[in-house]
Amino acid sequence: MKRGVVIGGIVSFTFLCGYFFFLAHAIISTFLRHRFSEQTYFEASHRLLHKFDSVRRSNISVGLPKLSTNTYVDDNERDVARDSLFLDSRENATLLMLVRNWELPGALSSMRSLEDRFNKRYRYDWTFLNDVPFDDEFIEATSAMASGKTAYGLIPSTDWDRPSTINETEFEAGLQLMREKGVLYGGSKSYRNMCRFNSGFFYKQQLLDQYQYYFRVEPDVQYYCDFPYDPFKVMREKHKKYGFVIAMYEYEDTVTTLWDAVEEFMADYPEMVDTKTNSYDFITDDGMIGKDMPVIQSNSMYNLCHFWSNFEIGDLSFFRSEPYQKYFELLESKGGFYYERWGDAPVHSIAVALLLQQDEVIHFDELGYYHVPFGTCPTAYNLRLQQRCVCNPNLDQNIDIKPHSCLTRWWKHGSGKYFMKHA
Ligand SMILES: Nc1nc2c(ncn2[C@@H]2O[C@H](COP(=O)(O)OP(=O)(O)OP(=O)(O)O)[C@@H](O)[C@H]2O)c(=O)[nH]1
Ligand SMILES: [Mg+2]
Repeated sequence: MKRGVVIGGIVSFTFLCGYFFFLAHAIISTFLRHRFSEQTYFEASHRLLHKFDSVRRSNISVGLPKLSTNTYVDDNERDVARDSLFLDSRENATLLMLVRNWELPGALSSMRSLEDRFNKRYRYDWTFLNDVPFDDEFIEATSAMASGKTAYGLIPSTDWDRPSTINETEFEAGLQLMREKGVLYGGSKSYRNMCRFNSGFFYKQQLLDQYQYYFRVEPDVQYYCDFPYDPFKVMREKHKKYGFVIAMYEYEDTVTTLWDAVEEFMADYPEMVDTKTNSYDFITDDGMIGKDMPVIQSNSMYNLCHFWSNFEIGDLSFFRSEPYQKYFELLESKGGFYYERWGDAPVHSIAVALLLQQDEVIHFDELGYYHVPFGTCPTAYNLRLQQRCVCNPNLDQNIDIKPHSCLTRWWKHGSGKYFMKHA
């Protein structure tokens, strides 16, 4: 009996030892495996970290902490010399937003994005325009968000409201027709005021008199990447008068007779339109580009290509020039801003294409941008890393790779990709 108990004890003891050994082995090997994979991840991330040393932002300790950024760099680390270098080298320019009081959240979101990606280092002034007075909340919040000075303008009624020369019956009939056709903003009166204002009056506002360049910003847009340069400086140094990021086709129903007016302008002022140096072909060529036929068929010579004007950087002296004034006056005399729904995008784009030389127009292809429903994102992987982009150029919303983009037509007929001209 005693012997049996002893043997039983030995067996249980052995079993217990085995069990503990198994448990310890499992714990230790799991722990080691974890440490091993941790080590592997660590090494991999360390390798990756340094793989991009050459493109990583070298000025990480230089950022200027301000109200409008979430930088973790603390004040002691400021590189004062570098900051003042940016400030001292600023151009005569302003960021410009036409906006309504109720759009404040969207305005702040766009400002935040542009401040973080560009303006925090330069502190360019912001100019806000409105057809009614800005309220205190709007002024307070946007001033707090801006790194530069802010100014708020009230647009005179003569620059905004429908002129008395517009025939009300014809106007209402045009609205009704577009409503029935389901044209975007086709039934909106205020949208027409906005398009006419942006075509012929924004540059006449007193607050802009002091500036040479403007950068148009809209509520609820996003800038995907750090700006690798000051676009205003690029404009001045390279003698550019108009800069864009997205080009696409316009809805023909909104500009049915716009080209007739443009032809009249060209006939009246042939000396202002130099087809040898301008981008006439960009707005008239409707042939194939590579394998693609144009997705939009137009009933006039105008192929409906335009620069998407919700992003634009321009030289105000171009809009203030006599040729642009004559062009706008002729368009205005036709009433198409109201009887149809001429957009400021095709109006600006046709003027840019006809009145400027190709080399005075720049496509900022390093600047990632989004305005619902389309965006553009730098194609080069290295650029996206270097500029800390948050976009994917292969996604559907990237218009540049869609058939309804006019970018390849710009490459072919505008400035930039000269190799396409022989294609
Ligand atoms: N003050 C003022 N600003 C306006 C008015 N209508 C439009 N805007 C501004 O003009 C710009 C263009 O208007 P949007 O409504 O964005 O027009 P859109 O870009 O063609 O169309 P969305 O797809 O709606 O963005 C924006 O900056 C608007 O805030 C208006 O009646 N008053
Ligand atoms: Mg918009």
